[in-house]
Amino acid sequence: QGQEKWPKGDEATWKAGLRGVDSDVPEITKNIVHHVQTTLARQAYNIDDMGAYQATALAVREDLIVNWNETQLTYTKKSPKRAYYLSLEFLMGRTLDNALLNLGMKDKFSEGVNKLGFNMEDVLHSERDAALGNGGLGRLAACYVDSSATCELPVWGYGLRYQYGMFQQLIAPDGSQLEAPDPWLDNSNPWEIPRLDVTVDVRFGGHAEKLEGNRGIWSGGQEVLAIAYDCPIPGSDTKSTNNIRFWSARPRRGFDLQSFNAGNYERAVETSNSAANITNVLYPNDNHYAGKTLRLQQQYFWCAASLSDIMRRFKNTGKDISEFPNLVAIQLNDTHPTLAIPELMRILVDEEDVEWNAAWDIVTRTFSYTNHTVLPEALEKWPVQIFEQLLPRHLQIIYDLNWTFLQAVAKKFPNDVAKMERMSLIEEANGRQIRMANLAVLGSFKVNGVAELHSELVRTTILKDFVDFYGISKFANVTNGITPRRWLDQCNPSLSALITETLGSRAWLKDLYLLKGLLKYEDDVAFHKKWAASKANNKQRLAAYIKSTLGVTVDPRAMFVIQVKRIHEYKRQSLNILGVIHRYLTIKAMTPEERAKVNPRVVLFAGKAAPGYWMAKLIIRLIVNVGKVINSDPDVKGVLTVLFLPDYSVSLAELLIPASDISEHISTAGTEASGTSNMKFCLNGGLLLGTVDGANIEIAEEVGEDNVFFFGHLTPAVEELRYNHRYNPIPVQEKSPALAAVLDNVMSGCYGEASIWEPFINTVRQGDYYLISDDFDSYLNAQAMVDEAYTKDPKEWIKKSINTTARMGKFSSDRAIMTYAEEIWNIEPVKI
Ligand code: GL4
Repeated sequence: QGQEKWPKGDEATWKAGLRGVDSDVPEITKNIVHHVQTTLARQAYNIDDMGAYQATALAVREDLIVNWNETQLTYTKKSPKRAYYLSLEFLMGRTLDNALLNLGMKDKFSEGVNKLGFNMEDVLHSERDAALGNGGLGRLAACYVDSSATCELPVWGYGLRYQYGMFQQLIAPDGSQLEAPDPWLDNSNPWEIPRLDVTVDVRFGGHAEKLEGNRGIWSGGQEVLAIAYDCPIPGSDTKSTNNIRFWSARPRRGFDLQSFNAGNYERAVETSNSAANITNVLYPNDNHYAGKTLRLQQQYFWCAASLSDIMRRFKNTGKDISEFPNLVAIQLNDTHPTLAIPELMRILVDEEDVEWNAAWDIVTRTFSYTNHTVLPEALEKWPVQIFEQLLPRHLQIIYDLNWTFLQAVAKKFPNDVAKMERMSLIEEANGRQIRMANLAVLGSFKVNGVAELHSELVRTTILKDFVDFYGISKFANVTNGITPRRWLDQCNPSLSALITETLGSRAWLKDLYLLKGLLKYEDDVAFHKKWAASKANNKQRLAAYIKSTLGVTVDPRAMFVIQVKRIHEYKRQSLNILGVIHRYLTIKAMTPEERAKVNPRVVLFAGKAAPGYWMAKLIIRLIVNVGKVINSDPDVKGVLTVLFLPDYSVSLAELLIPASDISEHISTAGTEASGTSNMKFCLNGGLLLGTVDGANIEIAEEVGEDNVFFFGHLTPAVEELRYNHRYNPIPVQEKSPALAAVLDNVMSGCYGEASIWEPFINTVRQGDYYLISDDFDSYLNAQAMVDEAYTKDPKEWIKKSINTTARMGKFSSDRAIMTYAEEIWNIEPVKI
């Protein structure tokens, strides 16, 4: 290697940027150099990509803060009704690229960065993901804050500033998932503004006394300090810049004075540790409730800090407390923030002296609740015992609410004891537990699901009793959406440029229905060529990543089939890998001439399993081991490649999604509430292979059923099929000989000892709760249709791809957030 040249880039530009030097170097470059010199205290002579990233981020941050200030000042002056999005998860990913694009400054900054000797791509890739979320629910929150700012809506997010985000996934040599911590704040985070002066005291434990009129006094226990960290969220092509306020826990005092005086230094330090622990780590479960005490502490800490902050801001308007719901809407992102309901009651009744019924009226005109899953294992229920210890006053409030509520239920449905039991806020069976979903419904004026089918299931299954009680109008649907800024413009520059060139402007990024304009070119040969070139380019980009990370060569001319999402039995990565094995066995049984006619496929998996989810981890291990066998078998070389890409993240998604020909969304019907990556793949011109579930259904409605590949049983059939598996089981051999052969193949030991896979194979052979055996043949059939469509008529395939992208307008998160604004929150855009 030759000697590195210092400084990188143009020496004169560096010098002209230094403090005290008068020059006509562009402001941007000067600003970057300024941060290198003063904030980072480094020099042109020792700055690497990471340093260049930090200096660039600090320069961009200044623009964000100027807009942030102007936005917040405008809100304060105009005091419009505001909405607050309470979410325990914000899966942000990287910020720099997104901020540059939203500010419309990417070209200028790229130029400046180049002048200084760096490549913008490398600089952007130096940023570490902010992974404060598990999957779809957390990423949805991130898309929604982007859209709120873009639509100029006065919306703030509230979350927790976890020291450790989503764990890093490693794959061991035997194929098992290993987890490493994600200390994402180690390198300092240029996107946060510490507000060391914005703090809230949050109490835990102690005792609660009841006074007359349902009032109470809560005292004693331990106080923990919540400190605010603000994260500016720029809108696209607007000054409007919103905020997510993340709370961080600190001990109330550096140490517990009493223990200190008693000479017990260790206990004193312990107290401070336990306080700071609250915001230590994101719980890595998706669609699963774990019931850990620390998690309940997180939830209360966050709700109490956020409500206190919201109340303070409301009081600054000088309005009477009865006006609260006219100025404040609070959206509960799943049941995680349900404690905000009894907490607002406590503030109003105990601290603001509002009469109980008047307080309840305020509360129930403030909150609305989004349900994100109907899976029973995800429903939050907190043991009364734990609750009583941490939140004695809130338990009293919940009991008082429940008392009144059950009387009303009894009045409406006399003698229906079973109904009362189901609707009660307290579950009496298996130790007494508080049902957070029931409490969320009780305290909200609107409850919504996240796709049409899901909202219908919410109304007819888990919340049916509540629909009977309140009437249907309290229960709504808001189909999820995704931000086209990150999920097309940012992640797929070649397609974005082609669309802009074709439509003549970038307006489609803020009005996604404009994509319909592409339909004019659905048969245009020249356009087809450019469309295909963009896809090929994205596949090459992904192939290069695979080569550099896994050392595996994949042929970008093969069809890329992608399934990336959390690993969960209901999402059925198992069905996919069993289908892959079937394909492998089929190809192996062919003559070389027959093999030459097979449509070559690269099948890609990625996703994390919750560390405690043993079966999901076993499925990862199976995928990895099947991949090893297939990828080293000369019989299928160039025809079938199977890879598990470790450590799925927002940034990896940005690389994978634009490169798909087909993506799989194959949950058992009725289990996937919506799905949002299905929308991302389709927006990027990848076709969808899926079940009739979640938002797949609405995607098919928009893009046309002949442009998606549907298979499998429908939701109404599921219950009976499950019943039959239990009580009238049919052997797999009879139901699907193809599947039986695959299961036998797995148990033959060719992917590792049979005993390793047996527990998984048994879930399919017996019980088969997720209906693998019922849907297997139909799945293979759909795969055959995919092969036929892809190989038979490439022009037709491109036309399908164009049609898919062109008809995805509905799935912009701008549409979704405007629906929340207009139909639920009753807020309006504010021009900055
Ligand atoms: C989820 C759903 O599983 C997913 O289908 C949906 O798209 C997402 C956002 O609404 O919410 N619910 C939970 S829990 N985790 C999710 O990702």
